[in-house]
Amino acid sequence: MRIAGAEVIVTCPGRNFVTLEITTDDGLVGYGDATLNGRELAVASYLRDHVVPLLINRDAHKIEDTWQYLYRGAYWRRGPVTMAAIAAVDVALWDIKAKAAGMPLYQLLGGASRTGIMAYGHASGRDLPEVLDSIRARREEGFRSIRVQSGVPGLDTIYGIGNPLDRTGLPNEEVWDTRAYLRHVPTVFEAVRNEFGPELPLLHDVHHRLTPIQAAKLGKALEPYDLFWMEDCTPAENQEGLRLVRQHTTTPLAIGEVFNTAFDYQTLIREQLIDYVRSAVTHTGGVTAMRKLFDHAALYQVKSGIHGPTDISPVGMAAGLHLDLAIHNFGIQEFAPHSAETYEVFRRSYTFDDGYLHPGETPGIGVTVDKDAAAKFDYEPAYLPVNRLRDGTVHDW
Ligand code: GCO
Ligand code: MG
Repeated sequence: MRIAGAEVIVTCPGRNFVTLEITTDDGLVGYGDATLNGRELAVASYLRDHVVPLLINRDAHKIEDTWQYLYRGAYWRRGPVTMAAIAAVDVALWDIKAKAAGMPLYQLLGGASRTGIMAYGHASGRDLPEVLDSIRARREEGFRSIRVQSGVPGLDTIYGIGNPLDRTGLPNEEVWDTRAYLRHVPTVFEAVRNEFGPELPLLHDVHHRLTPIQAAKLGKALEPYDLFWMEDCTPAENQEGLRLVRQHTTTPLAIGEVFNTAFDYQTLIREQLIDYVRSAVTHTGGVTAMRKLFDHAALYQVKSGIHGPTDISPVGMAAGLHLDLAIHNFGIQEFAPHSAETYEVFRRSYTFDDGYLHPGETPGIGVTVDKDAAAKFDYEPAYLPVNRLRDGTVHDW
């Protein structure tokens, strides 16, 4: 089975998505997600200009060989653009292989290790009453685990509150105050626990804004509220920094949505400095690379927590769900449902029912792209925000 064609589809049904469609000489079609939020066209060009010409006429079954060919063959390794492009090829080829086998992808990954995939939803609000209402709304939708983000008194807009994307030309600029945040967050979790009791699993995303010692302090302050995890508490390019956090707190740690290879986790996993791997299939080289990463993590009792915001397309989401179902060291899956417009372009077989996701039984990954619908939504340039301290210094967003 040879690759006969590969097309890059750029569409904006509510937000931008880049999808690779690979077709084979015997008529099978596979899809891979190549979306890199805020830098989408770089990946589209990498694929169109540098990868598609290499794919034509290759054996579509040779997934590992194609992965290594694109990774080592480029000479320039790693990086979000390269790895998103490789991920798109990899997932499209797994989609094709599973379709050729007549099975949902999870069967090729070893079969189901569980009946459903525990998902967490997003609750947020500018103040406490809004936060509590938002948690109630997620619970009514069926979520059994909830990430809680809250506004901080004195700060206008911060990560997790409202829509961060700006389409007016330049990134929105937000103002950040670490001391105000550190004072406020524990009071929010105290109120949430008082309202909802001890059982509900609660998560929180710090979004890379703290130094290691500040992160240690927050983890310790949140211990009475028994979080499922504290996410991206400090920028983890500095992997050793997590030693300091770990020494001071038993709050479980999740890291890695901005990582793009297993190498980024070497110290974190080997020294058991984290509890959950946050990578997205879309940004970490696809199913092939993620499977290896999770198997490595399993040796150290580190579990999965695949990244699943709305800037991962339903194609990337579905690929993650097949891994979630198959691997033994599954932890939790982030799930932010897409808009109706997005689901008009991406037809999915995955389901969300009573707090659990399932990828469905359709052969392949179970998502197809309606190209006529995609053509109705033109690409719209959009940036993520930039964060500044009160004195104007650029800070992590
Ligand atoms: C999450 C993430 C996202 C990112 C987004 C950036 O945990 O879901 O932090 O909300 O901010 O993916 O594009
Ligand atoms: Mg995050």
